[in-house]
Amino acid sequence: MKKCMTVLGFAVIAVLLLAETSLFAQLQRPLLQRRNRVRVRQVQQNPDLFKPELYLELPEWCHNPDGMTVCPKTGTIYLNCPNFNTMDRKTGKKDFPATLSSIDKDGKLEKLLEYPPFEETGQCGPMGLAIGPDGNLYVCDNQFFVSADYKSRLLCVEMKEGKPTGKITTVVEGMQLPNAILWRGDELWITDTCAVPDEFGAGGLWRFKGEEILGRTEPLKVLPKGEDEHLVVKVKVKKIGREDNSGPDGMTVDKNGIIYFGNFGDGVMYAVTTDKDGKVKCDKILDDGYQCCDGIFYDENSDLIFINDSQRNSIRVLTPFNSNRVLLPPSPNPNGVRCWTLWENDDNDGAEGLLDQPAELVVRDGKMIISNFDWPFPGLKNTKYDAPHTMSVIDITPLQNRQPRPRQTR
Ligand SMILES: [Ca+2]
Ligand SMILES: [Ca+2]
Ligand SMILES: [Ca+2]
Repeated sequence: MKKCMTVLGFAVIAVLLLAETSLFAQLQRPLLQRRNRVRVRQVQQNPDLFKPELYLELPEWCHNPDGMTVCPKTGTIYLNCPNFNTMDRKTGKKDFPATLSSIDKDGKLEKLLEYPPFEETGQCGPMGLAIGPDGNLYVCDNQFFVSADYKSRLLCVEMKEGKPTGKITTVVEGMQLPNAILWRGDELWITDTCAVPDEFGAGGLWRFKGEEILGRTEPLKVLPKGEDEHLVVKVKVKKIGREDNSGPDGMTVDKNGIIYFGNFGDGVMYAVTTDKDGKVKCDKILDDGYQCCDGIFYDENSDLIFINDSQRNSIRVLTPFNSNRVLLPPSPNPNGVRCWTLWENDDNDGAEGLLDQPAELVVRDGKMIISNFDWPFPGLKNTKYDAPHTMSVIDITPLQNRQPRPRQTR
């Protein structure tokens, strides 16, 4: 009898523990999961919920839109157009020089400047750009497509009251394919798609201290071939699918200061963190078979990262690293992230607003604004460069968290 009571006691404790665990799990299951279920149901009921629409038809002098950044004060978008489509790869000569433009809140496009060609290569290839702590624009000038000899630069475009003054300074020299750029506090980070020579493909991340960059009048010359200490992350690229050896491309930073980047050639995503001494740790967080990552963007309102999959004419959604969120449909990943496709379309010219090799995006007022690069590489869905030259928009307000309600005072 006594033995029977003991067994019963254990059983009761086990049931209580189980119940508690289940209750705990339920409490832990965030409101977001239920909200995401609603989102999934919304998409099931309306497959066109996140269908892109035409945002802008661009003039020919802006036929190759790429990097964007949003001014947090005014909401103005700054847009770089390297205009590679009409470039002679030997001389760097282009029918249309590279431009910097602004897009105001009403969607009005204005050309702010034409970038002067770099005298050593005959062209300027502005891609990623970011507003620095000094209010100036820092621009990746990608020279790789005319010279694979570490000619690429970081430029500083001096700004005053939202417009360039006309002064452009070279701040860093000696990169290979600088692509995306961001400031995290007083640190400047840049992805370099081909920084390191390798049998197939390898690139990395540059990190500079603000004091090395801000106010600089003479360029900082970095060592080539991955030998410079500012190249703090190095990753390889897998030879798969379309056999593109391009490494780190898009990059963004979340509200916790975690930096994310992804490879153009194999689509693998990484998260970068630094400890209190500044030591860098790079974790591979996603390698799910999709094979392309161009520009990426973290939207704080939805607490989600959006990926331009140039290969598939697609936008993918990634949850932040170490997040407890559970997104549906579930695609369990040991690194605690989930990734799913927001939209994908076939090859087209972009006239209706469908994606035509999406390269970069920003989110402004609940609207995802996407630049369609439309400069095809082998293996992409986009087969040809074609007019019209377009930017697309997707309303992502269904994904964004409700703003916290102000507490009522009694
Ligand atoms: Ca890019
Ligand atoms: Ca097009
Ligand atoms: Ca096209």
